[in-house]
Amino acid sequence: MRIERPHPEIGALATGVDVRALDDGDWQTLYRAWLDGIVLVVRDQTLTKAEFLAYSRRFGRLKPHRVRRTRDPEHAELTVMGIGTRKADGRVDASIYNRGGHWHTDSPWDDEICKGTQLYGVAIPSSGGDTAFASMYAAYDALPDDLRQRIAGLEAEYIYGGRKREGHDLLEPEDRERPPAVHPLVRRHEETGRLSLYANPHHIVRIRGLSEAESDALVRTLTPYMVETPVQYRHAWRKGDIVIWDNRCGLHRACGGYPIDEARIHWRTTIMQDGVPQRLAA
Ligand SMILES: O=C(O)CCC(=O)C(=O)O
Ligand SMILES: [Fe+2]
Repeated sequence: MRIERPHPEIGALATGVDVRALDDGDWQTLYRAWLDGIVLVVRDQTLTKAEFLAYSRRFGRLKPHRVRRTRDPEHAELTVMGIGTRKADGRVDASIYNRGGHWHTDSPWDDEICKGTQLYGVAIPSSGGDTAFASMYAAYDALPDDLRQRIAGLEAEYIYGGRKREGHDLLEPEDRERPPAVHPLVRRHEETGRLSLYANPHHIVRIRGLSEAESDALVRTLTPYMVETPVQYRHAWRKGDIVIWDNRCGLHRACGGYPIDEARIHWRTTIMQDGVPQRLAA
């Protein structure tokens, strides 16, 4: 197995390994590369759904995604992304074609912490369709002291699609009116112990204790630190890639721009944070 780091602070690319037959040493190396790189790519895999689920479970407990209609009918924990980019009348279905097209973390609208998300590239278009990732450790580190002091201890509320409820048509009616989930704006990573900015411009409703206008202004102030950080990795997909990202310390965005009539299909798993936080030794 070889691991390359395209940037010292984000991204790790593993080759020469079959995730169906990992020994303990390679597993530890991959897991550590994921924590260090925020995003881990494993190239050249050939997996069944059951094998992808088994590999995903090594990272933690899987949770079926709140969007029910894109769950695999036989495996609720597996979401199939990218089916149905055109509606029956031939028009583009933006909620499928552009799914994940805003900078965001996954599942901040869930009370539970979403540790990671893993995608497996099943069908990849001939151009476009990249996924971009940004380090929220770097975003936090770049904040001026006064801004850091201002956000210390603040918490924000999140619902699916934020105040505009974007993408709500993907949800079943009974899932549309759930109460917001609350998470701190600055979070300490359960495993690395590092602080990161967690403000999620897409799904945020408001910062608690501030008026709507003050909250919006603070999110506007924080957003450039998150989305303009130079600590980014942009993944150009190949069929057979597995990409896992850490939602505790990174944002991501589907870049779109691929030919609408070419398939872009991924299998997806959502991995949750469980148990007593366990710090890795430095
Ligand atoms: O399709 C992509 O590139 C990313 C989609 C996304 O945001 C997700 O699966 O959480
Ligand atoms: Fe996402």
